[in-house]
Amino acid sequence: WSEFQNRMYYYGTFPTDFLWGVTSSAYQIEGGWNAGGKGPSIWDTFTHTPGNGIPENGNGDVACDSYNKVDVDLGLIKTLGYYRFSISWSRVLPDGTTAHVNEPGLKYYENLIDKLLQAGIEPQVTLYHWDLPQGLENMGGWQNVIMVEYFTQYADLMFSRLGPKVKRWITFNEPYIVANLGYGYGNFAPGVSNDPGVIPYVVAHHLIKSHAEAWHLYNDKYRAAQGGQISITLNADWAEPRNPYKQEDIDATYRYVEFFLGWFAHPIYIGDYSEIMKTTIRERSLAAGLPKSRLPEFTPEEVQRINGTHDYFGLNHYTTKLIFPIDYGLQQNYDADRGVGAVDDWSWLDSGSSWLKVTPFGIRRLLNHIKNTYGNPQILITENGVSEKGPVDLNDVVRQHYYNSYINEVLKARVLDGADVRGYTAWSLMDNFEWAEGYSERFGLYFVNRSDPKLTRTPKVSVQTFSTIIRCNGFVDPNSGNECLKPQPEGTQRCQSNLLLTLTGATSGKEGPDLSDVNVQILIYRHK
Ligand code: PNW
Repeated sequence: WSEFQNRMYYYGTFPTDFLWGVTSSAYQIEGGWNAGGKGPSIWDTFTHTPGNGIPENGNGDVACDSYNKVDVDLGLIKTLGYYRFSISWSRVLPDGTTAHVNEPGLKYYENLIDKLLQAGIEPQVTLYHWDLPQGLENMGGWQNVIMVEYFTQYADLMFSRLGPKVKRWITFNEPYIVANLGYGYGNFAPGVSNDPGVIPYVVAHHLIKSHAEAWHLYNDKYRAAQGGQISITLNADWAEPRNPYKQEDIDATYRYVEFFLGWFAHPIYIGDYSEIMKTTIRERSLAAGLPKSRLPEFTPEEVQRINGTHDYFGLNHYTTKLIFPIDYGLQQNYDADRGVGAVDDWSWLDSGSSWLKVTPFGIRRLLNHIKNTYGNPQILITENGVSEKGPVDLNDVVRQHYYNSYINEVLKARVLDGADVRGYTAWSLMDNFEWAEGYSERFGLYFVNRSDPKLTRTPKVSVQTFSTIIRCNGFVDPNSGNECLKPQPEGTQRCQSNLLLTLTGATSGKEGPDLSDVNVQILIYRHK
């Protein structure tokens, strides 16, 4: 690095128990879409339906073939911290219900978890990353309140079978995307777009209730014995007023953030939908001659039951927008209710995705917003990353810059601002099926060669960038000559903190001196 580049960063480290990890999701990497007794999911149906506009008719039939490549993938994860992955609901419950448990499907996940643990990699499991069993969609999917029961039964099975080995659970990945893109715009499965003023709100309502029931189930039935953590992962862009001197733009920015992150965070971290959502949607509904608000209501009991169903704040974040107001007249849909337009600044660097501009300052502001709005919760960043499109270049300078600059802003939020960030997860382990964009946008730290039948994985240079940040546990001055800046010999990895937890447990028993406030810090490296 040049001296100029060195001075671009804030130097400092995260707390020693900070969690680092890398992530994927089932439909995007597994393949094996009908293997070993798996039932179809809404993404199988969606991608197999002609005319859905996915580049090159891409689908997840084979994806990265991770269903057959557990051992290969393990090798990739070793220097990248813990592993967040999701379970394909219809692989374990082919029609979505517990009427039939598909043991080979469960075996796949048991084997994956066992191998991760043997390799010293902590598993972090998402129960729902968008691939609803088609059998449940046939009953109306998330539009039908009965999903709350089916989801809870599925969660119960996962906690009982995998819970002894999994200490970190995520109920839903990005309910916003499910509600809006799946059941509003319809560009994601199941492709519902016939009533965008009503259905997304109903779907979100049921997702929130399902999350809360799964959290309570874990809390009441499993927490004491299994001692894990469970929460939800919400996604949000950061937003700034297009003109910071204009009150209209500031108000619009507030609506943007409250309708995005607040839609889900307010009921779970504060209680009930926010006033601005309730008032705006009610007034716009009545103005259009409807008898009542299109936003469903929680009963006071439901408000209570949902509020507080979190063990940390799971956050997916990618980019920032500049916001101004738009009056949609009497149109009845989410966008019209929110009433904003969004633009990018011309100076923001591009990525391979039109919606994603490189805006590192936004993550620090968003973390501060969460700290100040939702009671300073523990925050686990469960996704952050950037895409490329077009010609392949393993020297992925955009991603190297993205991780360095975004994680550096996370460090500032933690150290300088006191946001209680506990961990950071990079999206994504490898290039994979990027939903409606097929394989055209690549978020991976590893390049997956799709023209090679073996789907070979090759590290991009950003693997070094990210593993160096992990080894240094932050950013150390390049002139310091610190060991962590040097690449480690092949086959070396920093162990995860589960070992530390065990040590703490062993010293806090009934006999002997009370060592519970003794803080031991051990850095252990393991060799193959
Ligand atoms: C997240 N958008 O989704 C998901 O959790 C991942 O599965 C996905 O691959 C990743 O981000 C990258 O896109 C998003 O259009 C999908 O604004 C689309 C959008 C945002 C997030």
